[in-house]
Amino acid sequence: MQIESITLHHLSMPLVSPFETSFGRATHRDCVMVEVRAEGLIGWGECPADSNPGYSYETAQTALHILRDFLAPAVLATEVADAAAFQERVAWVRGHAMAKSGLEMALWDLQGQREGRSLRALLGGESPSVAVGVSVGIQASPEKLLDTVASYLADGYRRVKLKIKPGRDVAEALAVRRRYPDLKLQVDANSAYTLETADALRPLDDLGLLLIEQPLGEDDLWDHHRLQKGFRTPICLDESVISPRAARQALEMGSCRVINIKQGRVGGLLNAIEIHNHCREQGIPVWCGGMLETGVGRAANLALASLPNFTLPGDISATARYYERDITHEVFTLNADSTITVPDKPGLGVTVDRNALAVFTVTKVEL
Ligand code: OSB
Ligand code: MG
Repeated sequence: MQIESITLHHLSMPLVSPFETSFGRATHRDCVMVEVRAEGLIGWGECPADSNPGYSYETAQTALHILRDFLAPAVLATEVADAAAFQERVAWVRGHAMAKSGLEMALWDLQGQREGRSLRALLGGESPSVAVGVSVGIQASPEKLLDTVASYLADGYRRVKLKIKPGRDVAEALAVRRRYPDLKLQVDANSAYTLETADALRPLDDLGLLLIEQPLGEDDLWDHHRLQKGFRTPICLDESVISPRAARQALEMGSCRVINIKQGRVGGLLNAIEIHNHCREQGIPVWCGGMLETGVGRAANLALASLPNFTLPGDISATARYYERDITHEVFTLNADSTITVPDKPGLGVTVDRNALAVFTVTKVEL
């Protein structure tokens, strides 16, 4: 594909309700939309870097810088065969996985449109719909949490993830477990504990949780190994798995028994598939994480999650769980069996609503 132009759109979108995690409370969610024009087609990608470096060192601002000054110049006015060719060309750029993933996604979208094939087909996905759950932020009290969980269950979600942090963990999980003995339940600490303070999580080991996500630091594979030795519940890594190599080493070290795959965090769909395939060979289940994506990133997550080793429900909820107004014309809804249907039109299979895009745009950079 001959790349003609690239436009970066830094967006800030209001969430339907504030989302609180161990690293902060958000009322808005930022991202950088990457629009690539080639051969009369327009491809879209979503870089999920947020306004602050709470989840990752990347922010929308660092991603704008890396995309504008290094990644876009590597492909503009040149011929790029596919996502793999792009990754080879920018392999020298250290880190900045989310920035890379945004541009890579747009190239996949272009390739799919050009070949008349859906992203699911391009990636080798199988299922036409994928099992999903909902990620519930830290609430004001355990009572409020029970109300919030009840309303998501009424919406039809059959798997619930609770965000936890020190002091807001055991009582919360226990309250939900008592009320819903059979619910598929898991927790996510977003790196808020140390090996020492994680001792407080011991009672969670008796609650029949699907997994405990990222209790310790992102650079702490070894202590996750030590923690996992003392827990029957599978530890799942999110922040720590920044590449296929990190995934392999985490499994070799016994740092986890499950991996959360986010294409943004690992630098794009190619790396996500490599991690998926390695875990499949090792008998390690994976699931698709989320970063409050717009309809563009959600479409990519659904295509990815249709690969066969995504055997646990993903953090891919319906549009209405995140946004009153999204930037795609397509709205994703929850099916009665707590699944979401994977788009089957060429490429990502979604179209961008330019009016909505303009409403949420903070900065636009045309290259
Ligand atoms: O740790 O999984 C996480 C959202 C933003 C950043 C990190 C995380 C999350 C979520 C939400 O848990 C998942 C979703 O998109 O529904
Ligand atoms: Mg997580």
